[in-house]
Amino acid sequence: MSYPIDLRSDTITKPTPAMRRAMAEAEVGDDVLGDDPTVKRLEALAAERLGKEAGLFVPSGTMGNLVCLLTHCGRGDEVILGDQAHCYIYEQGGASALGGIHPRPLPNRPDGTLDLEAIEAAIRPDDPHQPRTRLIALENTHNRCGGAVLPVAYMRRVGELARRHRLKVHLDGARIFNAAVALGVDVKELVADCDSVSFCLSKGLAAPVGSVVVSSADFIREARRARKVLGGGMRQAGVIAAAGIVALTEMVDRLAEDHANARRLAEGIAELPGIVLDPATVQTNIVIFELHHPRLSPQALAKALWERGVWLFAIGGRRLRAVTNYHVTAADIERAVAVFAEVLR
Ligand code: TLP
Repeated sequence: MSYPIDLRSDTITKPTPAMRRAMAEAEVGDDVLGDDPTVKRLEALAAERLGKEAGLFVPSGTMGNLVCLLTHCGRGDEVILGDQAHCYIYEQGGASALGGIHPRPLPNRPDGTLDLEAIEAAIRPDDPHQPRTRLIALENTHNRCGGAVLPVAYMRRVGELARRHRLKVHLDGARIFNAAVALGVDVKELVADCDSVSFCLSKGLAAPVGSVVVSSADFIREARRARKVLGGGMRQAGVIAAAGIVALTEMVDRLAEDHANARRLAEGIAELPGIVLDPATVQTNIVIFELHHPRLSPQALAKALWERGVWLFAIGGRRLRAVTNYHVTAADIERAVAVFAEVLR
C-alpha cells in the first residue's frame, strides 16, 4: 500500500526504472538541427504505431494541440469542437489568442461525441460574412466526459463527414492508448480517419515529459515550424524522448490495470451516501462523479479525503474527478473506498 493514494491525475506518474536507465544512456544531439537520434527514433516509432507517415516530439499535450490547430487553420478560420474539449476549456484559448482561430463549440454528449447532424449544421456556407470552417477537433478518450471512449465506427463517420465537406480532422488523443486498450483494437484503426493526432507520453504511459504529434510528412514539416515559433524546439531532447520510447514499448498494455482499478473504485463508492455515479459508465482510468451530500460540499469532501491520504480534485459544480494511474494498486483502491466510506457516513 503506498501513501498518499494520488488520484489527482495520471500526469503525476513518475518515470519507471527502465525509463531512468534509458534516459541516462540516451544518445543525444541538437534536435533543432535534426541531430538527435533518440528523438528521431521516438518520432518514427510513434508514427509507425499510429499508422501515420511522420511524428513530431513536443513538450506537452497543450503544445501538441496548438501546433496542430495552427497548422490546419489560418487567422479567421473556424474549428468545430466540443464545449467540454480540453483544448476549448483548459488551454487558455491558445488557438484564438495566438492563431486567430475561431472556435465553434458544440455540446459534447455524455459519451464524449458530438452529434453528427449538429456538426454538419455548423459547417459554414461560402459567405463573406462568416468565418471559414476548416477543422473538426475530437478528443479520445474524453477527459471531461469521464474518460469516455469514442468508438471506431464514430471516428469513421466523422472522417467521412469531414471528407465530404473538405474539412480536416484533428484528434486530441492525449489518452488514445487508453481508448485502444479499452476497445481491444489496434490504435491505428481508431485514428485512421484523423488527419492529425496529438497523444501524451506523460499521462498513463508514465513518461516524465512529452507528447507526439503524428500526421502526413507534409503536415509534420509545417508543424515543426509551428513548434519552433512557440519556443518548443528542444536541443538534446533525446534524454526525455528515451523515456517516451519505453512508454510506447512497455507501458501500453498495463493501462488495462488502471481501467480495472477505476471501475472497482466506481463500484466501491457508487452506493455511498451522497455519491451520484453509474459505475457502468467508467470505461477507462477516469472516474467523474457528483456529490449531493447533506453535510459536505465537493470541496469539503476533497479536503477530508486529502487529510486521510486520498488525493483527488473537485472540478467545478458538484463534480469530482479521480484518475487511476501506474502508482495506484488494487489494494490502494480498496483502501481509498474505505476512506470514502469513513468520510461520507
Ligand atoms: N489534462 C490534465 C489537466 O490539464 C486537466 C489532466 O490532469 O487531465 N488533452 C487532454 C485530453 C488532457 O487531459 C490534457 C491534460 C491535455 C490535452 C494537455 O496535456 P499537457 O498537460 O501535457 O499540456
